[in-house]
Amino acid sequence: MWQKIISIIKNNERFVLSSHINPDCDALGSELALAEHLRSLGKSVSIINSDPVAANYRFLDPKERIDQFSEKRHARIIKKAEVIIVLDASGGWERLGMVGKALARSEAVKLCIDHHPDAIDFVDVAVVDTDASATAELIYDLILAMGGSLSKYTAQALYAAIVTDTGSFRFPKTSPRTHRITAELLAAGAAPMYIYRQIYEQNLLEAVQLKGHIMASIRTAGAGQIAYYGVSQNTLKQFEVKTSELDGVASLGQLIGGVRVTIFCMELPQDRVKISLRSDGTVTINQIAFDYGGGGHPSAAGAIVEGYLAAVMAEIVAKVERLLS
Ligand SMILES: [Mn+2]
Repeated sequence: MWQKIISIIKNNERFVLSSHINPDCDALGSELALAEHLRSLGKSVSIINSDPVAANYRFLDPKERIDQFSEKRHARIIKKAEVIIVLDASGGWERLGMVGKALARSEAVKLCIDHHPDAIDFVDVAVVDTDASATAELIYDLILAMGGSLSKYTAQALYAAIVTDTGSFRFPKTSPRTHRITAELLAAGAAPMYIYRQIYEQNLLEAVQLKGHIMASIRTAGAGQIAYYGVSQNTLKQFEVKTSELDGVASLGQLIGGVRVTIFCMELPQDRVKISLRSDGTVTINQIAFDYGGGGHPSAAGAIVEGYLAAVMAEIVAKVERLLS
């Protein structure tokens, strides 16, 4: 499956790698690992994303090789690029945000490597494998198919990508293959405890305390099958916590036995509410998100809804109750 991509890599020198907006750890780890491999072949490589690297993933990139897109800084690099490789995004250039517009206009050969199920035809050559638990599995495969080796740094980037995209090896795409790859990454020097701590255990005290406050407010409905809770702008201010530090709050309700669906509502400025829905996999909840113009997977979805916090929460709880009855 790599033949075309390998021959394009071998026959070109200047590469730009990019991924989706708000790049997650799979996006970043895949970029860093592929870039390192290309550099080992003597290629020149730039990694350009629309959004900055989230604080808890910065340890993967100590040399700060991932750039945030700026028209001024990157126009020339993009113009001179011979190959553009889009990672962990196959739904079109819009998924890439600002940099996507600049890359789409380029005359470079365009490649895509991804595992998402919503692939569209927007590049010259795409490898999309929806059985892969993470794009990083595919990058591992490509590096080995080219006879490359895994440095400790590359192994760490790929391991972090797989750990996060599989929800620590529990999501449905986690396969024997995933674990075989992970075994090789450990052998190449990836350190599970260190990586886990960097990603998940660097929260601010205030954020952990706010989580406690939110947990204390959880209510259930639908005979204990629905957990719901919200957070207001006032509470965020009181705890001095930014919304970006609320990672993981949306799934806290799933900790409760018997809960199939969790609803988390966060008040936004100007009478809007961000709703996040999670399910245990026995209920498909993304239709509710779609109804409000949002999106997501069957068991993890979200949308932004106009209205007041309490009213929106009641509305969503009623919808989920109907869904379960
Ligand atoms: Mn991914």
